[in-house]
Amino acid sequence: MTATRDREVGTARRRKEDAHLITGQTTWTDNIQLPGTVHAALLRSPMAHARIRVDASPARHEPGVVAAYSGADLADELAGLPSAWQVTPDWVAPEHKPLATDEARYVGDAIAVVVADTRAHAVDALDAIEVEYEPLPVVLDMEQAMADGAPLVHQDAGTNVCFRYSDTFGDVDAAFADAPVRVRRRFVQQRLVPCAMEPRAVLVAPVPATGEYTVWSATQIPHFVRLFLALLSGVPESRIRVIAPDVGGGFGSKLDIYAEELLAFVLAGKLGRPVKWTETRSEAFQATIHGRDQIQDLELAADADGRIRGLRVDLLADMGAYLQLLTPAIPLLGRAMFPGIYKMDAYRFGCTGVFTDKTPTDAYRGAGRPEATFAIERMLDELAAELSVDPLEMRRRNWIGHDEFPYDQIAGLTYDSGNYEAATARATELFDYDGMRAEQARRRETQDPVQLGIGISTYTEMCGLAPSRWLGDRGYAGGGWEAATVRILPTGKVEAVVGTSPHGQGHVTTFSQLVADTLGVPFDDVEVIHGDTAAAPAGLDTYGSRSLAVGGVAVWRAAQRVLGKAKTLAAHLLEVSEDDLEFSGGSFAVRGTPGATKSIQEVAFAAFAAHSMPDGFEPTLSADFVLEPDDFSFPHGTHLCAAEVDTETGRVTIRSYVAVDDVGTVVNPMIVEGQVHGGLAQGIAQALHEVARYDADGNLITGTMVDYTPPSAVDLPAFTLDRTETPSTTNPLGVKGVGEAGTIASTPAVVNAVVDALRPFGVRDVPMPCTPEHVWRALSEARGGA
Ligand code: MCN
Repeated sequence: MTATRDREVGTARRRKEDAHLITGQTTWTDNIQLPGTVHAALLRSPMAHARIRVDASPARHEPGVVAAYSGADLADELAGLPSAWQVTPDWVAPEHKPLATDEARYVGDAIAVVVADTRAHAVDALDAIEVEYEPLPVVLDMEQAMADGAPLVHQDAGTNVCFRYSDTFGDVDAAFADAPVRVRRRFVQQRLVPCAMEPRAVLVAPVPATGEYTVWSATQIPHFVRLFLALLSGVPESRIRVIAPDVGGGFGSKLDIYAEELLAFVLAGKLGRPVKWTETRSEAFQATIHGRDQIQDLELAADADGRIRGLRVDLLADMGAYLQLLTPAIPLLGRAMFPGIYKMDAYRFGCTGVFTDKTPTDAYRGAGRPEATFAIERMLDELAAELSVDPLEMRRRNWIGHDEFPYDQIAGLTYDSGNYEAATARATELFDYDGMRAEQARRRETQDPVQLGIGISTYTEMCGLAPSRWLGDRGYAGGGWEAATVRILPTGKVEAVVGTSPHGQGHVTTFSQLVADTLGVPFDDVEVIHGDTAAAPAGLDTYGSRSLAVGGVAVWRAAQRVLGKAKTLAAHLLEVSEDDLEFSGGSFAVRGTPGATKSIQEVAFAAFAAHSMPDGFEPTLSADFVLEPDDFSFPHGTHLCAAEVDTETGRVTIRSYVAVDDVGTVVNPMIVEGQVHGGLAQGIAQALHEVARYDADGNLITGTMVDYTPPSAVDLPAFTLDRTETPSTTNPLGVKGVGEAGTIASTPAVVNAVVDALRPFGVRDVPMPCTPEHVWRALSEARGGA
């Protein structure tokens, strides 16, 4: 039995989701079995760039094969995949067909499809497809791709440049002109592979007689999948139902409309049978989007005491071979975040998007903001080193004071609220900052082969994507609102229908908590319905840490409306004015009249029976709310990392990691902690472990879990977490997002620690991931060796 609680919000409720997840009762898309299903397998290019001639017909004679097509066979039936964010008026957006027709442009580019009675038959029959590959020159490096005479990824485009974007705030030249201190650095954000636990999968069941389709997809965005399938196929939206059943993680990689989704849809219509496709892990490495891949050139100008005057940022961002749904927008989402939590007089941002013969990039946890935060937090450390000032002190000299909020920062955003002093004070206390520095000094003095580095990251990020107008002004085709419906059923149980689509974040639990508090009903009486366009027709899905700050607020607003309706009916039933009623513990009571009460469940039944209602009252207790967010919210925090770096082997060991995050009001502390843990694991993975590497021919040579080396639990330290709570002022719940915060904050904290350990040796940077080899090379170079 669950104890009665005063307030659900703030309570560390165990997740309602977990029982079925940990007892094998999940519904992954691949588990769904429908009679008559046929299975698709894709032939993918083994060459990074080649002219292709594909004859799929021999595969049609293989055992169990129902159909086999080349890209050319389906050219008229398959539309190009969408790219929804036009970042500049003159961007280059080459056509991106689900199956390449005459040229393959990266290893993994799909060139033919086989449909068979079993998956094994489909895969076997791929061998029968005849392909002539005529190799074309390959370009993998962004700077080489921009050079004159470089091979072109898309011949017709005449260039490998997708877009050039720039923005200037304040007088940058003046800020740099006579600045006593200037620090320039180049950082490389390596290419990453998202590695969700569940690979992608899609199952499409058509009803030929009615022209209806049901689509199950391991996606973060069922509503967008429905919209784009409708737009690309011409089938009316109303005939398409998209269900995101249990989805085993996405981290941004399932925020896309993929070739296989459109293919399965078109083939299901063509064959009149359910078509299923499930990705192998190798395909997930090659054909699901990659993340990051930027070269960042930065320059800071500062006064002699380290006060920042200006910042210049120039990015090269690798698009890969094609644009996916949001590809060119991802580096630009960092545009306003490079200034971080710091005050400055001027800022210039430039970014060039470049095509290469590699897997397309797109959103990966944090999407643009981890890159920006990394850069500014590394720069603050470099500035501190230049002036021999403690890096924490350097941050204090430059950050926005707690009494300066709301703060209009240099890149045009208004930071809602924050208290960097408080979060930092708590973090330094938990970390024993002074003690760590003392130990570091001892190790330096005794020339200990294992040096101690201290890394700081005082971050903020924009989340709660996003005000629709802001998106529209920047070339995005869609909006940023979110929808919810709350209804109390005749039995008094509550359904909250939401437009967000969780894939591991625990929305069923946290949204139940919000509704339970608002309506005074038990937590277990609330059901949250999501991820099915038939049950929740309106929604813009889950990404950008928006689900609570936008979707949760919509749920709360809808519940408020239901409460308002219930109050009207309760007053009618109790024959008093609404002003005479007070509501607590799920009951309306007439002030000053003991015993004159109606529980919200009684009112719900009365609203259902509708025997006695005030004039104009609509039967049942149900309400919708579509919330347009006022603005972003800006979580922040201070992360401190102590790293031991073995100067003989290059091995890095995280000894201590403290994260104090401020995500405003917290609905569920345990879920928030889990989100931070997962985020830290991914941020640390970038700092120390992961990189997608290609050979000179464009083969992904880290194409398995063994080669890519994502960290497991044993590779990660125990984290010390705490929070400060500065409510957001942009939503009535005071909440800020947490889904990406840990990832955004942690990468620079770890790399700053590694560089800090090695500074006495003259090391100024260690390229990510800071593997023993990279550390060893950085040390050797600094010592003047090879
Ligand atoms: N929450 C809370 N109090 C707060 C903030 C959040 O209780 N002040 C709760 C929310 O109610 C929700 C969870 O924390 O249950 C995350 O909320 P939010 O920050 O709104 O983020 P979203 O739900 O929109 O999730 C998206 C975010 C992103 S962008 C990525 S990437 C990511 C992430 O979530 N991918 C994930 N976390 C993930 N977690 C899992 N398990 N799997 C992924 O793929």
